[in-house]
Amino acid sequence: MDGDHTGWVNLGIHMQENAAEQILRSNLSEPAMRHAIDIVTLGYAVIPNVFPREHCKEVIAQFERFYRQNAATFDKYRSNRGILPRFTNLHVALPIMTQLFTRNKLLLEVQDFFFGRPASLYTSLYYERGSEQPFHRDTPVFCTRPEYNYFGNTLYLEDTGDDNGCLEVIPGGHLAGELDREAMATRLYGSLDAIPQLDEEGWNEYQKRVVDRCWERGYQAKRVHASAGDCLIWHPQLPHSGTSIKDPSRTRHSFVFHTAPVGVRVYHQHVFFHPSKPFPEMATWEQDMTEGRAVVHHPQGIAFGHPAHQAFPLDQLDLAGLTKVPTTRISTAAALARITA
Ligand SMILES: O=C(O)CCC(=O)C(=O)O
Repeated sequence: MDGDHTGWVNLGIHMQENAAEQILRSNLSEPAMRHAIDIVTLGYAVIPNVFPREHCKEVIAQFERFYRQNAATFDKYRSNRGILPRFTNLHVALPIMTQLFTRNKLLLEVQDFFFGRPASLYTSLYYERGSEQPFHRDTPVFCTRPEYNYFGNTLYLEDTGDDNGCLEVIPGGHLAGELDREAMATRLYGSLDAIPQLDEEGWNEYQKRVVDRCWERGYQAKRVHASAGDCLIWHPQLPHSGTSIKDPSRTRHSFVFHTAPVGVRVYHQHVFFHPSKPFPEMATWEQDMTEGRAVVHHPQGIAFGHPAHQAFPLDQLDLAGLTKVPTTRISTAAALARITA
């Protein structure tokens, strides 16, 4: 599966057959152990009350302040229903969001253990309302060598339910196995050397076949109603979706963030659909060291994701009045030396 894997970073414990045994033998704290077991057995875990409600309100207040100051830039991207596209890497502009990662103690304990090295913050998505996304696995766009060294996470800033759209998971769907991705890619693109980095057709076909397999095997979907301050972690292979929003006037502020072992390079579909081919395991990008954790530096600033796909460099935005958090920019090699020393 890992081609010429150099052993610089290992297959995560969450991907190993005896994961549960390793968790139970570990010296994780009791709550971290429970959440780790949920992740390997169900495919997800909810850590309750990671941040107090008051803190969630403060994060939303900073988002609203930022939005107001830049409304002339952003308003035109709202849909006819008033829905704002999701922001990509908003934590770069609002460091109070980065702290939802750096101060998330149990999450860090669990993920450092699974990765076998400190977790780092790779990218994020900020949702003002529910995402209404169909069921999918994230792995085609968060592909590492070795594979599956990645977690998806949400810190809910408001309560979520059927009215404002919540996350829906297929418990156990992470254990439904992997497809023959090279056969799929050869049929779709003619050659394994012609796989695009991102391609909707490949994405849709992969997701449909995974989800069909889950239904054929009798897995059942489950809605996760979370409260403000709860954190949800999902296994890299867990199929999940955002349910439809029944009441479009209701917001569902939530911060989704993507984690990987420090220094690990993350690829897209051209690597995911070609699992037999070795690719460099180590990142070449810089890291913004924040509160002892590596946070991948994104020089392009923030962006609107699907369907707008529009970047907004930070120097063109009004960031006045937002919490600042000290960071130091260093190379990935220096971050590794510092963190693993
Ligand atoms: O929170 C949601 O509605 C879904 C989030 C999601 O599926 C994702 O960001 O991959």
